[in-house]
Amino acid sequence: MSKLILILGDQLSPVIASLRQWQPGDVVLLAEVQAEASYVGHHQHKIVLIFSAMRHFAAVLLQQGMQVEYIDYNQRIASLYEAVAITLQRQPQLQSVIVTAAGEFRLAQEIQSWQARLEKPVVVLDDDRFIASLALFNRWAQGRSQYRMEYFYREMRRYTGLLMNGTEPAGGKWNYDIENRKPCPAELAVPAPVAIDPDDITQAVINLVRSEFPKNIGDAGNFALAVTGKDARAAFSDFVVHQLPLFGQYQDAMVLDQPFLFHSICSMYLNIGLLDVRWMCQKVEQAYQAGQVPLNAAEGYIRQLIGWREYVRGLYWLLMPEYKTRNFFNAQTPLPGYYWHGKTKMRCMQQAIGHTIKYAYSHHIHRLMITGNFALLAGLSVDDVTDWYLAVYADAFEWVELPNTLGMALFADGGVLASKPYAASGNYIQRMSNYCSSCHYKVKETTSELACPFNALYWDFLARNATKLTSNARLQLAYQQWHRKDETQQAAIQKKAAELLIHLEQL
Ligand code: DLZ
Ligand code: SF4
Repeated sequence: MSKLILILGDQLSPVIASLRQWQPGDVVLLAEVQAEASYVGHHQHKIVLIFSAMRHFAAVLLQQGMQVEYIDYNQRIASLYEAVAITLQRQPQLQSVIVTAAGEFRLAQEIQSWQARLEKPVVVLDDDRFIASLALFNRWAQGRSQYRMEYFYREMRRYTGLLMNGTEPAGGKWNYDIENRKPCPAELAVPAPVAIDPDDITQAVINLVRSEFPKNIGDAGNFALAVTGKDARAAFSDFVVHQLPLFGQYQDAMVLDQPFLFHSICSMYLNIGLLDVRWMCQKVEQAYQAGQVPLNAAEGYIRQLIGWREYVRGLYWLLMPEYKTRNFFNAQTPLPGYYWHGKTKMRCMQQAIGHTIKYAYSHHIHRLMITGNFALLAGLSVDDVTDWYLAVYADAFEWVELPNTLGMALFADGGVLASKPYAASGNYIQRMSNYCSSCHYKVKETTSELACPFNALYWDFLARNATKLTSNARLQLAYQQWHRKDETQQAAIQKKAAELLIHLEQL
């Protein structure tokens, strides 16, 4: 009995579970649809990436002799359900639908209703592109009162054998982050990441996105990402040689007008299936074993892949849908306009948002300690902020975006992911970047007219949330510093913060 195999836009892996079920007579369906393209206002590059990668992927399947139905955006199909229903109507010999589990709760829920609506069996397969199955993650999580990534990560190192000497971690330590917090000298030469010239398929998608999504953030015209597995693997291999050796020590650093530094810019390829996580880990481990990459860099990178990434996915599925409703600080303030246009006098925000608008990318410290930290300190609406991150980054799918934003950056889950809020004043940004010297604001000042907004907002955040946070052991030092200020100083800081919060839009 022939089947319809539906491949979603972030399932572009030749080894995806649903494709492994392919048999002659089956039809593979890929569909560009309105619902997926507009459930948030995706960055133009994100849409180009996904549509173009889907078109290239479909071409490969066709070459391999599979029967492929490709619905392009101009056919104006409302949803994936409609795409499936139409295809089944046109091809009544197809007896069932098979799909790999969707990465987002919203779509996974919807797919559960399809079988009844279509009156044909709909089989959903586990997404085994992740190393940790959800069953394995749930076993690890069961009975724990706290889910700390570090312990999950150690299990994953043992499970995969990556960077292990028998039962011991390579070099004797599990984690070398202590070596990975150096600021980067501004004059250091930074190799550019691989940029790909759009081919005819990508150019057609760029034109489509420009005309169909003209108001979405970003400009499809400067798209230069890989859209095939082959180009994505070449980009990653280039990273391993040129950037990875210094990735470790400078992974938290920020330099003016250097959006990429030593980061891989491959998360978007991995998250849509163009790269395979096991292959990436092996490349990194091989480079370490060949003496081309120091251990702190190899370990730091592998931890992101088999530790953090798999951990946030496990937590997402463990805690959804309730997780999305969390708002520990009751943060409600609407997002200021500069999150969309980048026009702000705060140099750090202008840089982080500017990179985001231009490339649908910024690295983890921009996301966590600049735009995320600002949102945390200013009490920006959790819904607005999480929608923003989901929309503006080419690598953002809710399973990875929501825990990182709601949990890690905003502490809106009250400490499920992070053991303390990642709140920081301008001092941290000055230490890790060269932004402050060219900023309109003065990083050393807190209450003056030109004082860095992060400073008063930081202290005010601690003061206004004291009842929720004073018992947190990791914030004791910060609260001691706050209490050491006399009442006049505290009042001046809180007055300044109140003014900043009223005039957020003008900063
Ligand atoms: C993000 C995205 C976009 C913009 N468009 C499509 C699309 O037209 N067709 C499709 O199959 N997938 C698309 N995607 C990716 C899906 O939104 C993604 O599969 C779900 O969010 C589940 O992770
Ligand atoms: Fe950012 Fe403050 Fe530094 Fe300006 S002074 S770049 S606002 S941290």
